[in-house]
Amino acid sequence: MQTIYNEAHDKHFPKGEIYGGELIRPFECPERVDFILDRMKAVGFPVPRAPDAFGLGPVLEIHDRAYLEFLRTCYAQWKAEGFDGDAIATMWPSRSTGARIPDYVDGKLGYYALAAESAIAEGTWEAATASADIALTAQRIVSGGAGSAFALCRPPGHHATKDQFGGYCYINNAAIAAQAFRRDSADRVAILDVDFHHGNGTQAIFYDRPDVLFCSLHGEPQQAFPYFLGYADETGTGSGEGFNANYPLPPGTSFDVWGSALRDALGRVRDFGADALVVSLGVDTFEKDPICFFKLVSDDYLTYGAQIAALRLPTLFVMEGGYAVEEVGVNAVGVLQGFLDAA
Ligand code: Q9C
Ligand code: ZN
Repeated sequence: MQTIYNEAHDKHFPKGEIYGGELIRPFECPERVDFILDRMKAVGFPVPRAPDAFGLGPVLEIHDRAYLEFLRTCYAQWKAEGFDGDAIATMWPSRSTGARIPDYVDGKLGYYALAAESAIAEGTWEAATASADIALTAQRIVSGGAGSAFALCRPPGHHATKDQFGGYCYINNAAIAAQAFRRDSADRVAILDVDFHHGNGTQAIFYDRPDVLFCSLHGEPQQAFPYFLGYADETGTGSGEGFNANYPLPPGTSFDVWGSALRDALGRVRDFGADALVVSLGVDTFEKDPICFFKLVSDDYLTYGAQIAALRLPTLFVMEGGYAVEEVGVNAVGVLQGFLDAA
């Protein structure tokens, strides 16, 4: 399986994440990628290839132009105002306010942020656009007949909506790739989101569309980020009704329960008649993940990789979360190995 990757992700490393009332070193850190690369090397995967540059065209099929312009220019504006740190939102439009877009950068940040833990740092735009190029390059390889590919994206993408960043995500790589499959000839595309967190951004982007099925297994929103979306009764709207499936699962969920939810989701993908599959691959479902509450063990990743392969679909894996850094490689590559062994 070909992996697409380059070093541009290193440019994105905010100095801090707001967590528990403190500014700590972000869980979503550059070494995550190193552990994945090391593991791929150790088990004999092909040497990763650098992405091609697609420009903003395919990104604009998913994201608002004004939002992208904000992401591109925010850090420079923030510095121009004399702020010393990275750009972090501290104020939002809320149920009791309006939601007009402010001119001042601090206000704009609040408008375009969906959470405060994710800063915009000096290299965020460069890394986020490179991450989208990685997804698009891998998508083109799958679309060209390769059967599967791995987009080693960082920063991740599934929390990003058409015009909001947060949850470590800025540009929705999986959504952009799914849309590229549609453009390339797939009539129906399924997105299977196995990250611990609900893929609120991806869900919102395709919520009214019958041509892209979104299925997500995640920590139940009463207990887990992103809190305000991911309930089982969110099933799509308009002509998209019936094409969104959420599997919220409680604290302590291990593979027996998680695996039966997966079987159900895979059944939906099959019934849908997908021509291509995008897997939002987060491995923060792991028992030792520091910010999540599922209890998967490393062997489970091999097992479910094989279950995904049984769909026999052209499959693009897009890296999302996973914060038990030393085991992120074993677990993420485990899914790919399980998939390949069964393919
Ligand atoms: N107390 C991804 O996995 N912080 N994003 C949660 C929990 C945000 C995760 C705080 C987690 C975002 C791509
Ligand atoms: Zn996650």
